[in-house]
Amino acid sequence: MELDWLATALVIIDMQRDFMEPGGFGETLGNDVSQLARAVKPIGTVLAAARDAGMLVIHTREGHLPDLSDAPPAKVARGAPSRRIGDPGPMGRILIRGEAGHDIIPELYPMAGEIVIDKPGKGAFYATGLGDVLEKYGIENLLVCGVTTEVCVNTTVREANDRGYRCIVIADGCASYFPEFHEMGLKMIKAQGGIFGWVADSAAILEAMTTETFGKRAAGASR
Ligand code: C5J
Repeated sequence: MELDWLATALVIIDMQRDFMEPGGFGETLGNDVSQLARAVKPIGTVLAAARDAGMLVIHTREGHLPDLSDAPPAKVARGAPSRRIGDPGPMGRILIRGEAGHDIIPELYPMAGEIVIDKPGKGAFYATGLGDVLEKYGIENLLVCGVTTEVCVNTTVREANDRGYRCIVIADGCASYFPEFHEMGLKMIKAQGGIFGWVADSAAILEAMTTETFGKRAAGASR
C-alpha cells in the first residue's frame, strides 16, 4: 500500500510500568508480565526512525485520576485482582496518574515535545483529545504498536478505523500476556482484506520509512 508519510503518526499504546513490570496492574490481574518484553526492542527501532524522520510521535497511558472520578465502578470492581485500581502497590497506587507505575518504561520514554495522551479507557480516542491532535497535524495514517494487542491496541485501532484513519499495526511491536490472543488480535485486524487495518513487521515498516520518509525529507518536505 502507498502511505503519505507526512500524514502518518506513530502511536505507542500504554508501554507503562503498570503493564510491563512486576507489581503493576497487569500482574495484579494474575498475568505473566514477562510476555510483554518482546515488543520493547521493535518499538524502540521504529521510534528511533520516526524521531529521525520528524514523524509525529504519540504515546498513550491508561490510568485514572487520584480521586477515581474517571474510573467506572464496573472497571474498578471487575475480576479478583490482588490489588484493585487505586490501591497502594510497590510502584505507587495502581493505574493512577502521576504514580511511578503509571509512567512509561525508561526504554521508550517520551522525548520533550512528544505528545502523551492520558486515557481512562482502553481506546485512545475515548474521553481524550487524540482526535483533535490528529486533525491539527493533518494525520490520516497511524502506525500503531504497544500493549496489549487484543485489548488497548485492538480497541484503539477499531476506534480509529471508524473515524476514517488507516491503521498499520506493527506486529512485533505489540504483545499480549496471552500469545494466542496476540496472534488472533492481529488476525482480526487484517482479516477480510483489512477490516480494521493492516499488519506489518517492524522490519518492513523501517524499510519503507527509510526509503520514503528520508527521501521526502531530503527533498525538503516537512510535517
Ligand atoms: C489492559 C491495555 N490490558 N493497555 N490494558 O488492561 O491493554
